[in-house]
Amino acid sequence: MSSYRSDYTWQPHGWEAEAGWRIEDGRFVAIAEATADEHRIGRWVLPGMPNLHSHAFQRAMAGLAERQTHPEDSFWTWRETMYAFAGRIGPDELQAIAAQLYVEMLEAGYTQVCEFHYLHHQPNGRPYADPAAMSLALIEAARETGIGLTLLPTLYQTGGFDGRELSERQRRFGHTTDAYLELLQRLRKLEDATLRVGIALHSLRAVPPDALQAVLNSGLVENAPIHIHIAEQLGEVQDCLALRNARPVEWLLANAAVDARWTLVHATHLTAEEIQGIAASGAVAGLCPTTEANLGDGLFPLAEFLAAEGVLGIGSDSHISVSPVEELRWLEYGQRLKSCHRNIAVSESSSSVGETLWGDALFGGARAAGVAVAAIEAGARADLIVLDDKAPQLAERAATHLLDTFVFSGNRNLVRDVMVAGRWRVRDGRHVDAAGIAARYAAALQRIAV
Ligand code: NGQ
Ligand code: ZN
Repeated sequence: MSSYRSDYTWQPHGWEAEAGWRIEDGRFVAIAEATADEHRIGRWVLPGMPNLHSHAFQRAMAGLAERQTHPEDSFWTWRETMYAFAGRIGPDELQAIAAQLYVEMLEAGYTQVCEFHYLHHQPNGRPYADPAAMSLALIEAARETGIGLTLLPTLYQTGGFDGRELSERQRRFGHTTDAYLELLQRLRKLEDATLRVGIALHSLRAVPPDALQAVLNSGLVENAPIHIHIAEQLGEVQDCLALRNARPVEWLLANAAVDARWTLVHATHLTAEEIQGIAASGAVAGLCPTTEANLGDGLFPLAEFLAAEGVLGIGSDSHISVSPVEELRWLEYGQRLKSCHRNIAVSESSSSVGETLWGDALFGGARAAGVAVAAIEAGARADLIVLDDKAPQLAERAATHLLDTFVFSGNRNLVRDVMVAGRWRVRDGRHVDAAGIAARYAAALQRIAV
């Protein structure tokens, strides 16, 4: 049993002064006023942030899709570059890339990651000798770095709303429904305190209605997180309207019992009714502001969604940035640029944008991950981050402006120490195994160099 205290601890309602807590078997067992015999770990302590959307392999192509290939470059031309890159990655490369990514996530203050995993088979489309090889590579990467993982094996069957076959480059993503459920059952057996297995349906483009119903009725999703990419691009909304006579979110709400188990990733293009529908369902809007900006997706209607009391969380998705601070900053900045106003994301309980966004993303992120994390309270997994109170940016900052300063005041990483499940994984800003993992990453990139 270990006992700790800090000067200030972030609780859902705000900062609590002089809190102390005890940790046993990787969980918080008691939270109370601090006493002198507890070990002081810092001035500002926050719950770790869940990252609700990741395609780990894409970390290694960050920066390789920023040259114009066509005057009308778009999400769809980026996707071709991404497919070509994905074709070079096998289990060893995936583990090396994911481990490096998870080190970067932990150093940035993410303590749980939802891996939306669809790179299942060999590049020629045939399963690996062990059909779970790529899933196991991600699980291994999470274990060696210590980050909590919600693995979301992803169902991917068709190349579009018209039900067309997968293209050559997409073949390695595909499963029959039975093979998919088999993979799921096998991975479920590996669940523990830092591994949760949920499900993902890649998108309405990639999962036909009958397969969607078969998975939802399989008995394997009763309490599990369910993630889906939805309404990210206008082209997708138009195709859905043309073939199903409904918009993607409208169709999903009418055809599936969407509730708090669900995370709708991107959900960028929404009508007023769809905004209300998602908010009322309790589903999490999975927002990935830096990737959505990078891919030219459009802007999520944040003010309207918050007014409807919708639940949101953040993800780093393609990993052109790995920083909860930058995701939250751009979530707010997109709205400011569009509305020509300031301080959009506030709530009844706080007029601070930093507090509102950090608090909302903790709550929604934990819901999306399907794990008791992101809160310093008895029963929750003992994940936390300690900020660097010696950093000049935080000099003379009182609690009132602390989270606004953390989110908006610059690019120096203010995360000093990070604990997951009671174990320190980052000390003085560096992951404890950063050097070895970076060397293995560099070697893997050399093997797949273009
Ligand atoms: C993905 N990524 O699955 O990696 C997708 C692109 C698609 C984002 N949507 C591929 N950001 O949606 O078809
Ligand atoms: Zn995605």
